[in-house]
Amino acid sequence: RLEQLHARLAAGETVLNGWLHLPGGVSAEVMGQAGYDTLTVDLQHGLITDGGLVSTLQAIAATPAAALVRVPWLHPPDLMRALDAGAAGVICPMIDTPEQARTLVHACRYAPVGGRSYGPTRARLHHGAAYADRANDLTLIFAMIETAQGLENLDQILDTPGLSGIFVGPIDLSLSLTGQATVDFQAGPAAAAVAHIAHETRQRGLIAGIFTPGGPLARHAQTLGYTFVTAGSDVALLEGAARQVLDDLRGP
Ligand code: 3PY
Ligand code: MG
Repeated sequence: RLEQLHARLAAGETVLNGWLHLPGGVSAEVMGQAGYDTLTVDLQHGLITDGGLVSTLQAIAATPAAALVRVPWLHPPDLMRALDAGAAGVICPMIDTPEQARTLVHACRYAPVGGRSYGPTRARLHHGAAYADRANDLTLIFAMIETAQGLENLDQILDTPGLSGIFVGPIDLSLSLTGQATVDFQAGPAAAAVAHIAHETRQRGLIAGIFTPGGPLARHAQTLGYTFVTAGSDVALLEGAARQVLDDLRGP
């Protein structure tokens, strides 16, 4: 799965990612069997705790989807633990400076290019005994651009050797640019920023990723050049479907 995912993204194919906030593993299985290419365990805003990470990754492994982890913050031990637990890649929030981007990459690549400590306990079980030999080439590392400062430093962040791509957090980006936390990046200052980030990222041959709830925003992201496209989270999908059923029966 590691090779396959890397190859698809390197070839510029669209990868549809599902976002996981619910603990317990069953919703991860539901999302994986529904057909998402990848699933991201959100340890920042999700309800899955550190102790629940491995079992959620095991649940994902029972489906065709590949697993990524959004760590809570730029904290090297969390990055290394997510990768040792078998994540194919990591998404790191709030990367605002090139120094932070370098710290991120350093934590996720083995020497001589980085400083990841050796101990791929479950990664070896899941990806095979040769995992560590291939990890530096195949591990996906996404820096989240989601603040005005990150946007301002985009060029230098993109210059970080070893970075796989950018992952846009449109909600925090809007909050930072306008004071309004909205996921809609089709209008306003966030629209120009989101288009600019895709253009610059692809210009360097890196992967452009973004969070969306699916639907028109996911399609719009693809037209802007995003190829790693989150399209829905377990909580939002459940809530949306529940509201639809009730509105249908009771009237909105
Ligand atoms: C954001 O939009 O800020 C995100 O972090 C998406 O998960
Ligand atoms: Mg965010």
